[in-house]
Amino acid sequence: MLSYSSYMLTAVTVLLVTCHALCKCPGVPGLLDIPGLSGRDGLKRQPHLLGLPGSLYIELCNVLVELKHRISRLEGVLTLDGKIIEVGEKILTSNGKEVDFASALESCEEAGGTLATPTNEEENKAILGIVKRYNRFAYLGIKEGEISGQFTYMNGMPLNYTKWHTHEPNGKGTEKCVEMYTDGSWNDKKCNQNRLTICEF
Ligand code: MMA
Ligand code: CA
Repeated sequence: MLSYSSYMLTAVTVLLVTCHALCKCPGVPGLLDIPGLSGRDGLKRQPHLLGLPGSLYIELCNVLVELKHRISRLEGVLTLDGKIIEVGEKILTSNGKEVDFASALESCEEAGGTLATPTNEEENKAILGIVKRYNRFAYLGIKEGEISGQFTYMNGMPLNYTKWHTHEPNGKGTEKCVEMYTDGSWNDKKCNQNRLTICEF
């Protein structure tokens, strides 16, 4: 029969092997920090985390850690392949197609995203990277509202970042969409042109 100390050594060793996962679980800063680990029933005696028994919490947490790892590997593959660009929390991609504004927006939304919408210089540069790769102007997720000259995001909120080309916007209500030039600057433009589709997710 195993002594209590060798039982604990085995338990701790087994748990340390999975510590790469356990240590990332919120509320479980470190395996050895779990109060009660030294108790006879080990993790099963943990106070409930997220309202779950400790053992189930850890199992769920391990699944989440594995999923995150798998997703980040997929992101690495897609980035290496040049299929996506990640900027902050956004993922940008293009199908390489040049279509009018409504069709571009529709294909982004069908895929669960929306048209790429730069909200800061970093995002503008990331979108520009795709514009340059295809060497094609692209429609952005920006529209002119009812009031001429008032451009908004697709949800109607006012822009908090702009990169207008000099003398733009100049359409005075006749150019309700916005395209990105191959230098990253913006032009208000009619919505019926064929422009590169770039989506964000
Ligand atoms: C085109 C059209 C406009 C743009 C001007 C810039 C002639 O119109 O693309 O949207 O402002 O060019 O010269
Ligand atoms: Ca214009």
